[in-house]
Amino acid sequence: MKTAMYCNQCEETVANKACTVRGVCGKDSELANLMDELKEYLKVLSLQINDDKEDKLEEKRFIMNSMFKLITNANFNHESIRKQLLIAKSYTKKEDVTPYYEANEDLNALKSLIMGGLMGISAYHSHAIHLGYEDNEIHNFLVDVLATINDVKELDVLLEVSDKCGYYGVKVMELLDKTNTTAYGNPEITKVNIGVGNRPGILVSGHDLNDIEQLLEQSKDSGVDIYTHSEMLPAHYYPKLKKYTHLVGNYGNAWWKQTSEFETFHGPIIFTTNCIVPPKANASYVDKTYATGNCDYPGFKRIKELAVGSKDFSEVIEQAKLCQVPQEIENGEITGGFAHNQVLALADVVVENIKNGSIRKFVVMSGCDGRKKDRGYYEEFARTLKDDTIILTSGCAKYRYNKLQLKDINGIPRVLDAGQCNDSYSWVVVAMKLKEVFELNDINELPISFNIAWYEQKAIIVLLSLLHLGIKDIKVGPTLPGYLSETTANYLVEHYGISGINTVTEDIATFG
Ligand code: SF4
Ligand code: SF3
Repeated sequence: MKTAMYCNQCEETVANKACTVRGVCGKDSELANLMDELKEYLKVLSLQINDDKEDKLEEKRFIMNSMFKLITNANFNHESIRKQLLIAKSYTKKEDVTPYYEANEDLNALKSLIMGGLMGISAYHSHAIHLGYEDNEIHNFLVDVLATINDVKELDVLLEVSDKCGYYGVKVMELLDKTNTTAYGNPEITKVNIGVGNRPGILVSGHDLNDIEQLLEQSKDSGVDIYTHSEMLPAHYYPKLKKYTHLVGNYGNAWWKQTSEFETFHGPIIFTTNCIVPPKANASYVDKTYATGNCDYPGFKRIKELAVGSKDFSEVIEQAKLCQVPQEIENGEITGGFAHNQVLALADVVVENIKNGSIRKFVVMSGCDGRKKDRGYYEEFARTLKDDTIILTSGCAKYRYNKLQLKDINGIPRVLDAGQCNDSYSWVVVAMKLKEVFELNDINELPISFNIAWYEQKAIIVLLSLLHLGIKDIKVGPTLPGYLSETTANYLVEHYGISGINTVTEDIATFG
């Protein structure tokens, strides 16, 4: 049966099957179909340049940025996607393409997983490029897979490609880690204020650290304060960003609470990437909301670009000066900044606490938060874990438990936040170090378990990266991706020990 749209790329998809009338995220069928068309053009263009792609940097950047625009909650602007389609048509000299649907459910499952992984890779690569680090091998991998994926009919081949996605996932997270730490220094333990100051503010959401740096520099003498929102919280952990005294705090929680929290913020809001939630019809903040980079929403203003990578935030700063001071919705502090360099600096203390039995276990709870009720599991799980267990987190999943005030273990906080979802890379570095210190043969022998929450495609590339590194028995929730077929789900269970979540009591019993 032909449906108005067909999208099942995120965790929120209707009945864990597909959005067929309108997306739960707010994407309408017209936009979903434009996005499907763009996806197809990217494959055609990739095929066209694949044999001779070495110096096709312009096309490769176009493909990467387009893939980023397709991520859940990044771009809701029909015009923005239409513009990409026009460019794709001019590159390919094709007036139309037929969106491709894979009829075989097992092939479709793996192709969907791979496409999700490629979107995640594209997002992270795009952030690294914004700070001047580009990897042609990552570009080439993207083009190579897009060029060939429709024609692959063997599950074995797709399993190899999804493993390669994991390889490039590690590579791109490593690149972004290098990019961010070279530009802004290594994250360090930082207490972040969650209350408000007494000056008007600008709230910055999304993942792009270069955007917030440019804003901080341009607003430093303006009398306006800068606040982070959701995935921008880790900006506070970087020495070269935290030196700005008008970077005063983090306002609100994970992305899905924005429609109420943006109302009380009063000042302008800037989206540097996902996750955007469509504002309610009576929202008061739309005319003060800006988007930049690959994210967009109809009615939001754009940040002016002066040259590639250089942005002009003067309009938003001037608008902020006229706004009321933010309304306090919380107060106190949260602590973060436990990326690999900081944790390894504390390695002796951590190892000592493992050896004397004070720390018995680590649970990596990285990934995404989401608005479904069953996400309450993660808060309860964090609360219920025994006192000798440390939670290692990254991504917006942390908002379910980073304000719980769990007791320290000999001065070590029980929730260690490394940063954004891409900073899951830090936990890989830390795990490798512990494996070396304890002279183990296999990373799975460490007292580390993985309970990953996913929502969108960046969590998928994190997951594929962990699988590529050989990490076993990962729990993925709150549900497994809806596009997985029985055969592919069974394969993941048998080969990697992946499982969905159960009740908190059952899972705590499994994790020990
Ligand atoms: Fe549905 Fe998610 Fe697709 Fe939005 S991105 S249409 S919520 S599956
Ligand atoms: Fe969150 Fe969107 Fe995924 Fe970077 S902001 S993790 S959901």
